[in-house]
Amino acid sequence: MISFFTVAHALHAPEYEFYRGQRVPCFEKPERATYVLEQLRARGHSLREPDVDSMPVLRQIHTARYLNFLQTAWAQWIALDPANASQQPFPSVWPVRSLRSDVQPDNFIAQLGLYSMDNGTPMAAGTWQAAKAAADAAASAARVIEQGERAAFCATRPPGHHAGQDFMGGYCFLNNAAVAAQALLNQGKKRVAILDVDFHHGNGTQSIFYERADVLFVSLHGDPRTEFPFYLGHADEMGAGAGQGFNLNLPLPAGCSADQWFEALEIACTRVAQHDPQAVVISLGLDTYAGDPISKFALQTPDFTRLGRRIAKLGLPTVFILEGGYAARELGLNAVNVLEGFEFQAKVGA
Ligand code: Q9C
Ligand code: ZN
Repeated sequence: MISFFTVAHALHAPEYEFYRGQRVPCFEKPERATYVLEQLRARGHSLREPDVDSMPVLRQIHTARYLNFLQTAWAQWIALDPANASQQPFPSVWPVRSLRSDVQPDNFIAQLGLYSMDNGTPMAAGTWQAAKAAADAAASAARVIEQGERAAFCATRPPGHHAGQDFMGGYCFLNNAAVAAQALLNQGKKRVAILDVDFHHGNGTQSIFYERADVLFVSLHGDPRTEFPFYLGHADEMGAGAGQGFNLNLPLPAGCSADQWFEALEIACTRVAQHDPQAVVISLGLDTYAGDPISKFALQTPDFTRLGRRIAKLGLPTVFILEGGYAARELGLNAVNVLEGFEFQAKVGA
């Protein structure tokens, strides 16, 4: 399978985030992609640079004012004070219930709050360039599927599944999985499914497609009653309007076993197959790994091979998009295990 990679990811390299009031080094760091690249190379996978401009698809997924905000954010931050070049912006005020989000404020920090779901998504000078390059990879992956490839992998960061139509959050800025799904539809495919296996619920992806029947969203994740993103991802969210019945959440208790996780995966895959999609996008978070520093599931490295095999049994054109996974050293091994499990099963047949 073709893997997409670009060094542009390294342009997004904020130093710190906040954890219990303390500054801690960012979990979502450039080394993550480096370790994945290293494993792809070591195990003989073919690599390609993204070569499709995702901007037309980004305009279908995100609002114009949010895209404009992201593109201008760093310049606005520096305009407040040139000394900000060595600092990271964080939101401190949000338009929650009863406050207006239709009027964009002139003040940059107020804009940052308007377009953020949390204060846990630091920006750096090259955040837009890196996020755009990751979205380009998602669009490129969709194109090679159109050209007849069975599968493609985006070894990209920052991740995307927490980003909604008009907000960033959870280390995400542009929703790469949504870009891949929409790009596949733009080719003329009638139905696509997104299977999100990241530890955290993909609230952004769910919200983008919540009222649509063409994109089924299925997610297994830590129960939002106790886990980020807290305010979405419950089992009773089943879609709305035309999208009624096209959203399936399978929340699992923090600390649940790998067996329990694979039972939920079986339910998820059964629902995906029932949708009869012409392609599937996998939001491939690897923070389900037992060694993940911020997550609470128990998958071991060989379990990722099993995951790849199960996905291949869907028998569908497949785009894999890297999402979370913060045990950086093991991330490459776990990611490439998924791909090789997939390739093995695809070869021996369903
Ligand atoms: N200091 C993804 O996996 N913040 N995002 C946790 C820990 C939220 C994770 C705070 C984690 C978001 C793509
Ligand atoms: Zn995650």
